[in-house]
Amino acid sequence: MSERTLVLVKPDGVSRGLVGEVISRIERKGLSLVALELKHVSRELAEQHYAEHAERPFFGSLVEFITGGPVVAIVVEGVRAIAAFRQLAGGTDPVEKAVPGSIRGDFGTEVQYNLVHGSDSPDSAKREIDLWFPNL
Ligand code: RTP
Ligand code: MG
Repeated sequence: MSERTLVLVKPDGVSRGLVGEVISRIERKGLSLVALELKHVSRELAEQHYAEHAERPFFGSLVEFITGGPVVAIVVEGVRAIAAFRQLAGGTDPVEKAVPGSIRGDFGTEVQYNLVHGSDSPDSAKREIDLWFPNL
């Protein structure tokens, strides 16, 4: 069954020139791009996007990081797109969890600077797509 997910290439991924690499992996997996935008992220948007982490000790630095440079936001569509992109991304910690062959496993070293975001459930995907692409 086809579904949609929100992917972000985070500021570290954009500044390292990995946008094309991420898009290429999405396309080669067989998923489609529905919407794509280079965005400068406001503090409000960052805080809403990561609201579930508001009480975590890293929340402040996470918001600083996400607002620190442009991100590329992408709505991705396809069969099992939510889980499929999470698999492409790899685990949150690029060294301890993400395996080689995943985006984080191939290109990341630090847990905060882990290059990409992908929605983690159908409810998160709907909430995040509405937040980032209110006109879609
Ligand atoms: P994301 O939401 O960005 O797709 O990442 P995720 O599901 O794999 O990980 P999550 O637990 O939702 O954490 C969100 C983001 O917060 C940063 N983080 N920093 N300093 C730390 O210990 C720490 N832990 C998480 C990462 O950028 C992570 O992707
Ligand atoms: Mg998450």
